[in-house]
Amino acid sequence: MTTTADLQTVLSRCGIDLPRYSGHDISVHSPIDGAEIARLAALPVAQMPQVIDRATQAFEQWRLVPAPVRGELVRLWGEELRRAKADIGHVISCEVGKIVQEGLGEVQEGVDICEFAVGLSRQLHGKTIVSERPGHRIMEQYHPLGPVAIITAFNFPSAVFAWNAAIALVCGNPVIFKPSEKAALSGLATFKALERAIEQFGNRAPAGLAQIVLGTSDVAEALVDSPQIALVSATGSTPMGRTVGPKLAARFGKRILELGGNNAMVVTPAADLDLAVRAIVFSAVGTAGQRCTTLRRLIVHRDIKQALLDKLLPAYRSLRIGDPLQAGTLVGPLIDKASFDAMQHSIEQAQQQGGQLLAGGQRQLEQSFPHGFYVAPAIVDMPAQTAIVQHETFAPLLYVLSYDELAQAIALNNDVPQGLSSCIFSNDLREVETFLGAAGSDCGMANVNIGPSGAEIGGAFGGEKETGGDRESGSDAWKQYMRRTTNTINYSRELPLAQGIQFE
Ligand code: UN1
Repeated sequence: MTTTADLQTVLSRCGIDLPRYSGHDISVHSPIDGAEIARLAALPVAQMPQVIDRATQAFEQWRLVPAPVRGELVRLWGEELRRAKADIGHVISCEVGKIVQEGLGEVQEGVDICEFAVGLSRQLHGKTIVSERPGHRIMEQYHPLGPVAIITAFNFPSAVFAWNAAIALVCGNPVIFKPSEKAALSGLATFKALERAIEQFGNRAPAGLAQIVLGTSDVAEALVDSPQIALVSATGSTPMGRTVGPKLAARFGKRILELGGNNAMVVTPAADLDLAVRAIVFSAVGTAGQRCTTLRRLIVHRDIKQALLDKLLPAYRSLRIGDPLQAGTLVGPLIDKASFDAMQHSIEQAQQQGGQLLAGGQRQLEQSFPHGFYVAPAIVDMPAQTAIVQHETFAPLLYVLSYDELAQAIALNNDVPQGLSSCIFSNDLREVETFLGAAGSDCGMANVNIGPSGAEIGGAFGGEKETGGDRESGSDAWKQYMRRTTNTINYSRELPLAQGIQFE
């Protein structure tokens, strides 16, 4: 294994001067072999007020830079990400264990959102609204909001920062980035690309426009608690959201919460089964089941269940599990032992609750990687949607449930606390439209004939219920990064009151 040696070279090509960040607080391990790849210093929480003040000062200037000029900075960032794609992808693979294709795909997601944000920088417009009063006009404006904190999880250490920061920056907001301690290097590599863009952009960018804070949860808390932070965009578990949400609500801070998912696929008798199998495999085992959009529940019509499993089980048996840097590997390691233990615990629970293990679940490659946690993706046939099935286990663990009527399938899809992503495989228009309709899937994303994961950046990303209820990335998610003002303008010589009120 030469990953560690390679990694040092790649990190320096990414502009990361490791000694500058070295310390004893954060130990970063590669899940590939469990080796420590860096030891970083955490920012003392006592320094957070200065960090936040710098962002507040940067806001004073950045909000006055015309949005299309702000877009130019993000265009440069996109170019830097494009140039560094292979290197940042490699850092992601080493640090969180993504296969090469998925590491590259994650950086591409950053490039894509930058390009989206550049176009958006000329389209931050509000409506013009007719007034009920003569000689009056109403319009909306969107203004920059203030410093934005971006707190991210280990599993998308680059893209989630990019899709928040690119939009926040064109909207006129400075950003403070707190990456997961498990993925600080991928965060740094992505941030360095932004720093290079800022350098090229020159003195039009105020000092403190983009800052990264490596630290533990106290640093994140300082961001959540500060009234100077206008918006906190936090990605992680539902328990994390339960802590952050009420704190923000108490200070009327804005939030974007992207929390747990428990995503389902409904497969009906009108489905193209071969297509469904391909989608199941990618969305259930891709990223070793560690996407918030991972397929976790397969809801199959009873009549086709066996036929589907007959195709799916051989596909699971032929999965190439191993070193994510090796060409041909499809499933890399879990992030750490805790994650492996949690998966084992869920499988046991599922069995106690009447489930039958149909595939996988066992640790793999223990001889070659005694400190790496590789696992055979598991499928468990469940008699019902029991307590464990309602729970998100962040690992490649797929539950199979059966149904007889579409209404039952939709009820199962919706009967979990989370509401991120969902999909139906069917070529029957009635089934498809019912699933997409008002009484259909209650998730933020509902797809047809594609899996629940791997969303494009152009749409709004996020989900309902315990997923948080917010949206980020494309569509009109940018509006959350701005404050809207409604302006009523009287160009007459009279002062008519709305609602016909006479006041004299
Ligand atoms: C996440 O897992 O936190 O839709 C984000 C997807 C990716 C993003 C996932 N575009 O699977």
